[in-house]
Amino acid sequence: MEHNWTSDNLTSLQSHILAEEQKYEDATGEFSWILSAISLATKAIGNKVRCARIEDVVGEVGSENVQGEMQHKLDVISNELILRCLGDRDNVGILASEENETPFFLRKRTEGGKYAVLFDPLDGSSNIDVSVGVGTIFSVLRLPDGGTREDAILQKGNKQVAAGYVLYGSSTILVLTTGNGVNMFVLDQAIGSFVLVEAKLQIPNGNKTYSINEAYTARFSDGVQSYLEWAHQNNYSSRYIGSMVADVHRTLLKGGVFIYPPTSDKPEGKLRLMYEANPMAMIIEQAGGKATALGDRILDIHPTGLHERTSVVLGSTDQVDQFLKHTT
Ligand code: AHM
Ligand code: MG
Repeated sequence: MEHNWTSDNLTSLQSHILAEEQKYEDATGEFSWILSAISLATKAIGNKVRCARIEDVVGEVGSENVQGEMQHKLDVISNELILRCLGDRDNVGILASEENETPFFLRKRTEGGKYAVLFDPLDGSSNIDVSVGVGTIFSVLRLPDGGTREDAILQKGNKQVAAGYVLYGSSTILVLTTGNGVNMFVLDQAIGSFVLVEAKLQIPNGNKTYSINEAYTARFSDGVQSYLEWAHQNNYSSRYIGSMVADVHRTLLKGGVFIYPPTSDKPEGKLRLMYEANPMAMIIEQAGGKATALGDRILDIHPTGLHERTSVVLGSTDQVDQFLKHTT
C-alpha cells in the first residue's frame, strides 16, 4: 500500500503551539505552559461532562454565583479544575472566573506573573441535565508593567493575546486563536491529545441563518423586531441551542449570525464582555467575520467591570451587516 505521509499529518495542540512560538525571536515558551494547563483542565472537565449522570454531578448546588444565577454542580467542579491547573503555572499572574466575584491575584508582574487568564468554566451549564453541548471559554491577556491590579484586568478585547473555547459536544473540540488565524482541534480520546483538524478557519458568507432566542421578541427593540420580520420574509432559517459555545461554533463553521440583544428586562444584554463576548469576538474576527455590540466593535469596548454584560451580534460579515441595517 502506498504511504501518504506528509509532515502535517498529525499535529497535536502542544506541537502546534511550540511551532507557532518558534516564529517569534523573543518567545520564551512560557505561553505554551498556559495552553497546556487549559488543555489538561478541559480534558478533565470533558470527562466529568461525559460521566455527569453516572457520577451524579447534574443539577444545582443550591448556591448562586456573582451573577445571581444558580450554580450547577458541574460549574463548581469545572471552576475548581481550571483554577487548580492554571494556578500552578508560574507565569499566571491573575485568574478571573465567571464563578468568582473577585479575581485571584496570584503573582505580581515582578514575580513572574506575566498573564491573566479570564474564563467561563462551563458555559450553558443549565443544558447539562439534558446532555446538550456545553463549553469552556477563555481569554488570555498580558499584564502591563505598571498600573493597578484592576487596570491589569480591565483591558479591551483587542489586547487579548489568545482566546479560545472548548465545546463538549458529540466530540470535544478546541478552537484557538493567538492572533494569527483560527485553528480547530479535536480531542482524540484514544491518545488523549487535541489533534489539529483545520487550520486558518474562515467563516463563510451567504448562509441565511440567524441564532437568537426568538421567544423574547416582545422584549426586543423595534430594530431587532424589524430584522426578524425581514428575515421571515426572506427565507431565513433559525438555529438556537441556548448554549453560546455550541451556537457560536455552528456559526463559525457554517456562517450566519448569532444575536443576543438587549431586552427590556436586561437592557445591558445577558452575555459577559470579558470572558464570553471578547474571546468569541476575537475568534470570529480572526476567521474573517464581524463581532459587534449593536454597532460598536466588541473588541474596542473599554471594560469597566470584570462581570460587565454586553449585547452580542457576531458571525459572517454579510449577515452581521444585514442585521445592523435594521438596528443602527
Ligand atoms: P451561563 O453563562 O449562565 O451559562 O449563561 C450563558 C448562556 C449562553 O451559553 C447562552 O447563549 C445564553 O446563556 C442563553 O440564554 P437564554 O436562555 O436567555 O437564551
Ligand atoms: Mg457561564
